[in-house]
Amino acid sequence: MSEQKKVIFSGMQPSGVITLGNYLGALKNWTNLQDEYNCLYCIVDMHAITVRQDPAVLRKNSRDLLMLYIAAGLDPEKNVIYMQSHVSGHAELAWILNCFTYMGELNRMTQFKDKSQKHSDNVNVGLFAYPALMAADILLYQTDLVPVGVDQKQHLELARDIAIRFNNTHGDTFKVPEPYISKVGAKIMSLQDPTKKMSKSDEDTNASVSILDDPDTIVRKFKRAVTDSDTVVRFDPENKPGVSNLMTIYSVATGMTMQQIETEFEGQGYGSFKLKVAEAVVEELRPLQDKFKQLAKDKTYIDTIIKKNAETANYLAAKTLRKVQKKVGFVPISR
Ligand code: ATP
Ligand code: LTN
Repeated sequence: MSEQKKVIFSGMQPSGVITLGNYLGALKNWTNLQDEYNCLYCIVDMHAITVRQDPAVLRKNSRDLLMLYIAAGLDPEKNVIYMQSHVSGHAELAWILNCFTYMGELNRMTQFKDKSQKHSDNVNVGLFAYPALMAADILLYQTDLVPVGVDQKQHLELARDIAIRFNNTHGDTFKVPEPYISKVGAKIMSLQDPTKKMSKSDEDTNASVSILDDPDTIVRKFKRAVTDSDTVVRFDPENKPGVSNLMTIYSVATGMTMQQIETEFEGQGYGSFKLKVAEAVVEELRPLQDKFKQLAKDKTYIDTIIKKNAETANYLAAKTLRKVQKKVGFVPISR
């Protein structure tokens, strides 16, 4: 890794096959950053178990997610792509940061409120402390920038507060990270309820497009997408959330501006518009899906990537972890 380049860190939970929202809001942007920055992209399996997971499914989802990172265009030679649980430094730093995080702060997190409502039978301590682990992920690598969707902004602000608090107590230790949120596509909404974000754990399969959905399924889901009783393709998130969401998807997939999209569909009904959006998504995902299928055949190659990148990440993580342990007063092992 080059010393001069800034550091980027981000992660996704292997809690299911990722959606078009995850892809357009985060993963697609990551691929544009790999030359300019030193990038680490994690599969946050430790975060995923804050909600009950079937072990065999989690194992499959984690490997699939790593392959999807590569299939989307992340070069495993240029980026450190790895499993969170392979670097024990994440858990070790998270414990220390737990001691610099207040209950009141965690209580205010909207993701915790949402998930504890959704999983009311399993409101565990891990779910509550989730943001301190996320702060550890980021701070462990002296990260400059964190590319995420809008929903993660609150967690990132907390990570910054924790870093500043630690630095104020123990002297300069952590780089204070900045969010990196794209202007278009940072919050893709559900196709069935455009006031809710598209989520991979939505029970309604029509609400989200999985990035591995086949073309027919994609077309069917877009045809069924909830719009409004109007017929005009106009960008107005407040009054026309469904249509505006489809426009956002089309814009990120084609690179067109909202103005250009409005002109293209002037005088046409929603039917042809929805079909065009679906086709653009199918084309956007086609190369990724092809590459994924290819990678899935080469288990040995994937195993090598997993091993090699885990070693790199462990090496990088150890530097900050030792520094932090020293600052808080843990006795070092003499060599
Ligand atoms: P879950 O439903 O299991 O909680 P999720 O779909 O919200 O998961 P995460 O793994 O938590 O996905 O998020 C991975 C990345 O995708 C994060 O950067 C997050 O901000 C981004 N992201 C998630 N949902 C969307 C969305 N609807 N639009 C844009 N970005 C999103
Ligand atoms: N909390 C994130 C996933 C995540 C993450 C991170 C993102 C865990 N650690 C560090 C960016 C940086 C989520 O739920 N999307």
